Amino acid sequence: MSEVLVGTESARLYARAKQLIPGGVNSPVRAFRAVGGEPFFVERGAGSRLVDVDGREYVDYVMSWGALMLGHAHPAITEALASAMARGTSYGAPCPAEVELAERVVETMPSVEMVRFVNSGTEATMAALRLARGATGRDFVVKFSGCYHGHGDSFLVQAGSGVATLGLPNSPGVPARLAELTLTAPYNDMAAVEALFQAHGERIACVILEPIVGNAGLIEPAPGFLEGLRRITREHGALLVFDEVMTGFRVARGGAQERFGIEPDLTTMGKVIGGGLPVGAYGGRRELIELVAPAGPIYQAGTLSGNPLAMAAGLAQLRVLDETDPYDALEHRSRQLVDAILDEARALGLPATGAAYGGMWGVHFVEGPVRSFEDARKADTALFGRFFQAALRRGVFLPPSAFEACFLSTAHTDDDIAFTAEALRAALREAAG
Ligand code: KE4
Repeated sequence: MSEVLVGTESARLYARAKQLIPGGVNSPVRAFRAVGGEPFFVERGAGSRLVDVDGREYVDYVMSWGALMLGHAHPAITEALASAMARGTSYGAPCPAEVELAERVVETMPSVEMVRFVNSGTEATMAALRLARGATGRDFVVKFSGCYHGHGDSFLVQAGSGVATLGLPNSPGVPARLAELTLTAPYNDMAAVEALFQAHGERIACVILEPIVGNAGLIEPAPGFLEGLRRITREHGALLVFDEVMTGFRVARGGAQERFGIEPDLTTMGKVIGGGLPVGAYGGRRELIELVAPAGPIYQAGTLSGNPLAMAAGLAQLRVLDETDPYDALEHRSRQLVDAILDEARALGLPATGAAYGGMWGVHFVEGPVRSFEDARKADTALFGRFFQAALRRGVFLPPSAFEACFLSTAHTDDDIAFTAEALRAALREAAG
C-alpha cells in the first residue's frame, strides 16, 4: 500500500469494498494495480479538484475518464440536473431533452445525420458493430491493437485501457469462434490493413478505431493513415467507424473527424455528451441509422436510453462548450503540461515523447515517435508508476496507468497548470532518482 493511505478512511473503505466488489472497484483501471498502492475514495469533486474522504485534495487529470469538460460540479450541470430531477428521474417514454441533445450532436459532429442514445460507450460500439454487420451482411471487424472500444466481446481482442493495463492479452469468456471474427492490425500500419483486406476484403463489415488513441497512452494518427482507411473501406464496401467516445467534443468541438476532415460512416460517442451521467451514442449516415429498430430490422434497445437526467447534463455541458469554444485554451494548457514533462525528462536524460489535442494529452516514457501499441509497450511503465505516486503525493491525480490519456477541463486555471507543472517536474526527478 502506498504510504499515502495507511490507516485512512480510504483504506478502511477499500478493505470493505474488496469484500463486496471485485478488486474493490467498479471498473478495473481504478484499482491502481498498474501503479501500486491503493485507490483513494472520493468525498467530492469541485472544479478542477477532487477531495478524498480523508480531506486530501488533488488537481484532477482523470476528469471521470474524459467525461467532464467543465470540471466537477459545474453549476450549469448541477442546476440543469436539479431542475430535471424535480420532474422525475426516468419516464420510459420519449422526452424533449432527447430531441434537443440529438439536434445538438447532429449539428456538431460533421458525419452524423442521425443518432441513437444508449447508456455507455460500450453499448454504443456494440450496437455500431451490429449495425455494420447488419448493413453489410458481413461478419469480420478490423480493430487495432491497443485501441479500446469498451468491454463488448468482439472488442476484447488486443484491447487497450484496462485490458492492456492489466496485461490481459484477451479476456477469458470470449468464445474463440467469436474472437476469430476480430482481425487486428498495428495502429498506423496501412500495409497490415491492406493485407487484411487482400485476405478477407469482401467479408469485412467495418474498420473501427480511435482516430486519436487514448487507450494506449495517447497515440496520434500518422499522416495519411485516416485517409488510407477511408479509401480502403470505400474500395471494399466496408464501413469506417470512428470511436469518438473519448475524442468527441474533447479534441475539437466536432471531435477528431472535424479536426482531421475525415467523414466516417458511423461514429460512436459517450463521456462528454453525458456531462458525467451515463450516456453513449452511435450515429452516422441516415440510410445506415434508419436500419435500426424500430425504423429498420437491426435491434438495439435500453431501459434508460435517453434518460432525462443524463440528457439534461449532456445538454448543459454541450451548451457551455458551444457558448465558450474553449478548445484552443484547453490545448494550450495541455501542451504546457506535456512540455513541462518532456523538458524535465530531457534534463534528466530520460526518453520521453508526448502530444496534446484540445483537452486531451499524454506522455510516453520511451524514445518517440510512438506510432502503435507495440511502440507504447516499450515505455518504462515502472518509471510511470513511481511518477504517478510521486505526483499523487504532491496533490496531482493522473490516470493510474501508462496506457491511458490525461484530461483537462475549463475549470483548470493557469494557477492549476503552474502548480501541476512544478509538481510533475519534481515527481519525475523523484521517480528517476
Ligand atoms: P464506457 O463503456 O466505459 O462508457 O466506454 C467504453 C469506451 C469506448 N471507446 C473508447 C475510445 C473509450 O475510451 C471507452 C472507455 N474509456 C475508458 C478509459 N480509457 C473508460 C475508463 C474505465 O474503463 O473505467
